[in-house]
Amino acid sequence: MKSISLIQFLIEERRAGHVNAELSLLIEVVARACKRSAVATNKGALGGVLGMAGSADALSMNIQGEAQKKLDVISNEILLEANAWGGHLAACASEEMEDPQPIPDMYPKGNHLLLFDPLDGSSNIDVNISVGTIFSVLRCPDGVVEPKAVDFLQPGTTQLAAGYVVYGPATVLVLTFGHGTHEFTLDREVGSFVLSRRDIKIPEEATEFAINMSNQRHWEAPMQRYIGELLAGKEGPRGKDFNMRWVASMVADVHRIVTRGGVFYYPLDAKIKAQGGKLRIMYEANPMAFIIEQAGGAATTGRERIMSLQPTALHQRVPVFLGSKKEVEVATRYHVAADGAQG
Ligand code: AFP
Repeated sequence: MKSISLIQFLIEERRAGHVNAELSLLIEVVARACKRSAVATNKGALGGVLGMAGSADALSMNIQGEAQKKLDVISNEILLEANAWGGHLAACASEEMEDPQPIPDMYPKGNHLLLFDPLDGSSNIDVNISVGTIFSVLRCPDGVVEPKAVDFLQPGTTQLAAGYVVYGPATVLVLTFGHGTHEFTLDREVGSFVLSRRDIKIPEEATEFAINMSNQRHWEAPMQRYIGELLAGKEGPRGKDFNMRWVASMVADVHRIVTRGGVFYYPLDAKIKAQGGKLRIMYEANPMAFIIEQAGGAATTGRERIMSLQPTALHQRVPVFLGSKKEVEVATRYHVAADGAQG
C-alpha cells in the first residue's frame, strides 16, 4: 500500500477544497508540536518529566484548581511556542490557562482560534499509561483583532477542525475537518505522521462501555437504571452481555471507540452537579464530539447534542455521552424520558 504522509493528505484536502492554506499550516504546526510532546512523554523518568510541577511546598496549580504535572506544563509550553510565530492564529486558549493567549506583536496574525488540552489524562503519566493532546480550531469572528474569551464561545458545530493525539505504544493522530475522521500513525524513524485509516466508521451497536463506576452512587436515576441494565447482561432487559473498560485518559478511551466501537460516559453526578459536569466543553467535549460524529457516532450530554450547545464560559464543563450511535441514543432516551416524567 502506498504510504501517505500527513503533509500529502493536507495537500489533497486543500485540492478538495476542505481546508485553506492557513488551516493546513495550522494543523502541520500542531502535529509538529505533538511530535515534540510525544518525545518528551516517551523519555519518562530519564527526561525528568514525571511528577508534579512546582515545588513540594508550592505545587503549580492550573485554572481548574488542579495541581499540574510537569508534563502538563511542558506540553502547554510546546504548543504555545510552536503556534505563536506561524501567522495562522489570532489567539489560543488552553485548558491549563485562565485567559486566552494573544499572539505576540512581533509575529504576524491569522484568523483562526486554537483551543487545546495539552496533556489529557495527566494522572496516568507517572504510571506509564497512555495520555494525549486534544485540540479544536475555530474561526476568529470578523473584525476582532485581539480575541477575548467571548470570541471563543462558539458552538461545536462551527469547528473547522478537531483532533487528538494519543501518546501510547504508538503515537497516533486522529483528525477531522468535517469530511470524515482519519487516523495517522507516527513513523518514529522517519519522523512523520502516516495515514493509517481513512474515513473511519464506528459500529452503530456497542458491546463495551467506559465509565468510572466509583461514582455510581452519585449518578442520577436514569443513569443508574441504564448502567444497571448493561450490567444485567444477557439475563437483563438488554438481552446481551456488555464488557467494561476505563482508562481515565479520555484520549485512550475515545481511541478504543474509534477503533472498535463502544461508548464512553462521564455523566452528571451529585458531587459535580454544581460545576455542570467533569469534562470541559471547549477542550474535550466539542472536539471529541466532532471526531465521533464524523465517524458515524453520536455525542450528547445525555439530553442534548453536545455540538449544538452555546458555550457560556471558556472553562465550562458538561456531561459527556459519546460513541456507538444506537447505544448513545438509548442512554440519552432514558434521561430525556425521566425529565419528561418529572414534568
Ligand atoms: P486528568 O487530565 O486530570 O487526568 O483528567 C483526565 C480526564 O479529564 C479525562 O481524560 C478522563 O476521562 C477523566 O478526566 C477521568 O476522570 P476520573 O479520574 O474522575 O475517572
